[in-house]
Amino acid sequence: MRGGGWRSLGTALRAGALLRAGPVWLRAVFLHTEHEQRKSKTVTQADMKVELLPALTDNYMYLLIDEETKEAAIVDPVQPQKVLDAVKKHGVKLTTVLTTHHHWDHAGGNEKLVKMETGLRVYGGDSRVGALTQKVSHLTTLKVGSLNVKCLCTPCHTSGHICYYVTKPNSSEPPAVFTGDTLFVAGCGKFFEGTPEEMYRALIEILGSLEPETRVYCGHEYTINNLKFARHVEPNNVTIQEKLAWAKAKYDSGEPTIPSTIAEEFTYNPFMRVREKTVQQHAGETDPIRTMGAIRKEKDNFRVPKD
Ligand SMILES: N[C@@H](CCC(=O)N[C@@H](CS)C(=O)NCC(=O)O)C(=O)O
Ligand SMILES: *[C@@H]1O[C@H](CO)[C@@H](O)[C@H](O)[C@H]1NC(C)=O
Ligand SMILES: *[C@@H]1O[C@H](CO)[C@@H](O)[C@H](O)[C@H]1NC(C)=O
Ligand SMILES: [Zn+2]
Ligand SMILES: [Zn+2]
Repeated sequence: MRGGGWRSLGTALRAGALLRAGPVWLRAVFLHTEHEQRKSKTVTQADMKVELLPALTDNYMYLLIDEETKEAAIVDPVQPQKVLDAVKKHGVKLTTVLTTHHHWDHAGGNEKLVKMETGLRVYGGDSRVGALTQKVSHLTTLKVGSLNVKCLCTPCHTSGHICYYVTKPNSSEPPAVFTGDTLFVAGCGKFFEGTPEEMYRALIEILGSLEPETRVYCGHEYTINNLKFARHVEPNNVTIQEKLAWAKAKYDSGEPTIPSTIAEEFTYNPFMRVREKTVQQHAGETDPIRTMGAIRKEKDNFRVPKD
């Protein structure tokens, strides 16, 4: 879009680029405008459809549709009206709420949504999740129409965090995983209620052993900032530089950088790469779990460079 000829859209996008470059207060003033530039996107496969619904400043809600039955689930419906608009647009039956964790920017819309739409099943792994009807644990399974959903406990960002792994039985299509604030594209969540060991288990052992082609749908659009940190950790890695250039281009045209895949994450996400010598050397460690702790601490205090 940078050199593109779509006049009016170009003007809006340049305003967006200015805001992104400008000071934080200016961004805050125009936050509302900025929101409207975030585009939704539908990832369509034969058996399941995922609609990305941008919410708040940089969150995502996801509408998951089973094409066979037209039954749908919503992941982290923080803005219920937007959810119901999307449900109507797709002509599907919403039956299920999948909550990744209790933080307000993910679970904060649950109470309102169940008032607007009765009969919903609300899943989550933490009693602090609003309007919870079914508390799940590790490897709990449930169905959304003909789709299988497997709950994966990934405590660390919060102690009750759940990722949802979705497959279609006997399908050759790649699965999907909704990772909330555990795994982001090129990053991971802050360790508010957990340890480096727990994040290692979550990222490497649990999510890392899913099918490599699994589509990763995460809770926030943090990709550019995450890749700038990844570049700081591995300054010589071309894969990271290329993904960053790609993500900037996406952002400039208002498009999501989501989904990635599990296989891709292993190539640029420093928190998935804690077993690599390059990442361990940067951290001054030789053990993957200690490396995990060190780079998370470093990112907590990382000043994101302008470019
Ligand atoms: N650093 C975040 C600030 C917001 C924040 O702390 N987000 C939480 C999730 S709601 C988080 O875990 N962020 C991961 C990180 O900053 O690396 C950003 O890039 O805007
Ligand atoms: C999947 O395929 C197997 C073997 O072909 C069959 O036994 C099973 O019933 C199928 N499952 C579904 C849900 O279609
Ligand atoms: C960069 O990462 C890739 C994995 O995507 C790896 O194969 C390569 O060796 C790395 N390059 C450097 C210079 O570390
Ligand atoms: Zn959170
Ligand atoms: Zn969050």
